[in-house]
Amino acid sequence: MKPFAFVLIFSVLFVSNTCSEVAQKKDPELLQCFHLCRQQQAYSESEKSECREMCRQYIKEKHRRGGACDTKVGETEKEGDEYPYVFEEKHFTSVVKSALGEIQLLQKFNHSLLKAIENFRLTVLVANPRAFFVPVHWDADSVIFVAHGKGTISLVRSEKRESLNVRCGDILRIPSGTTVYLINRDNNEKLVIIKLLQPVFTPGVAETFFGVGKESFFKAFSDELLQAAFKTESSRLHKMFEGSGEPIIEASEEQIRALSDHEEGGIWPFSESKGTINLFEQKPVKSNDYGELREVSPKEHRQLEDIDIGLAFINITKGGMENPFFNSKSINIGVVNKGEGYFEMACPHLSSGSSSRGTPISYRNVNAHVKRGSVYIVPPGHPVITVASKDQNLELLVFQINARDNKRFPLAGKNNIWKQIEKEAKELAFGSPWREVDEVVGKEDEDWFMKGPSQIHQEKQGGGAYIRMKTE
Ligand SMILES: [Cu+2]
Repeated sequence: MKPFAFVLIFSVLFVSNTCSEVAQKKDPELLQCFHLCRQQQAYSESEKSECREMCRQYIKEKHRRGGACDTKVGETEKEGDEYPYVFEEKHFTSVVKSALGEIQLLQKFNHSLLKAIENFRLTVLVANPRAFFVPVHWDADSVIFVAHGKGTISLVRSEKRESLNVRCGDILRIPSGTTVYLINRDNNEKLVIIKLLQPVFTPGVAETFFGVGKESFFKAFSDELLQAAFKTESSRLHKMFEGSGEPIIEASEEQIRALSDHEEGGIWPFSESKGTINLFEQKPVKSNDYGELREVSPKEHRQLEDIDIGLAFINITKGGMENPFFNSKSINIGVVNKGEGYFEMACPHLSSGSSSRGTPISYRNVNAHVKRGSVYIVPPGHPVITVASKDQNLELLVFQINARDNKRFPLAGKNNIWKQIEKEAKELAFGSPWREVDEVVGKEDEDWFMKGPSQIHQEKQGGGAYIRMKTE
């Protein structure tokens, strides 16, 4: 694909952008875009087809964003800097909300670059003290992480119920179809749960089924069948299943005491292995003055085995950074739990050059400032650096999809991959004496976490300590 011609096609589209509600396929812009692709005489047949595919993606994206058609050219381009890997508060919608709590749903991962995770959804549940969330089930498998506070979660199947007292750091796998209810058992602290869902029916769509409530699914049935099923008058049934009509209800202290009368941590539901997994109790995989990394992998924890999701918790000390690295095969979804910072990532997909398009390869710098609630995706193979702000630690929860055989490959720091390369290969590849290469790749001796630019800057101002790092 000739990038310039393509930019031209799209600049025409942006200018003529009109706000249309018609279905994507009938969108006049799609036809116009196809027409422009056809007209490109310099394009080969395969480039024309690639051009049409990009038209489809563009229209899909436009429809997904809804109001995007009002965007001016400049604004769209600016947003493209972080898109499609970064999500902020504005990308969440409230699916349940009351004075007692809220469930926020992140928009779909439906960009063409996120195909591998398009069947995942992310939600954040916030329960105020003593809030009780009524029983529901989902058509999705899920993994939850208790990010803050203390709760009791009950998981119901027809043959048994498991109730677990969970606390900050606990991880729980909830199989699809399990009826779940929960309570914030604390009197003061909020309970915050981050949940990754993998729908089992419609890709990327996780439906919540309320048995009890204003919109109970029983309302969809005919009275005749309901009466036959429960041997009870339908008016009584409707009243009962409507319950209080609210999805979140405040519980009394006695109710909380009774509901949370379980062992701390509890046991894993529906599995033979006993004992809970608390991410914060795992021995750090990496730890030094600049940060700490803990993880729970599907290799060691059978509950996560079939869903093949790992979780990591990264706490980067203020002013520190994680070394540049890439994942061999996992797709990481990072959720900022606390603090602030930023990341930079090299992405061939968003640049004008790419080996798969037959153009000279180049990499786009994808970067964003992230803070509590930000979500960002790091695809496999993509080198990334995450940095904590100079005033606050950056705490990140990372869901690792395809985690089982994943390896992290550090590109700098103590165990970086360059150190494994033979002298001769170094000289050939770098075109300089191997000692010079070794001097550079061996300078930073910290493993995984290291001083970030703000710390180095501070030291520099305080007397040139930058130069002192390891060469002395
Ligand atoms: Cu990319």
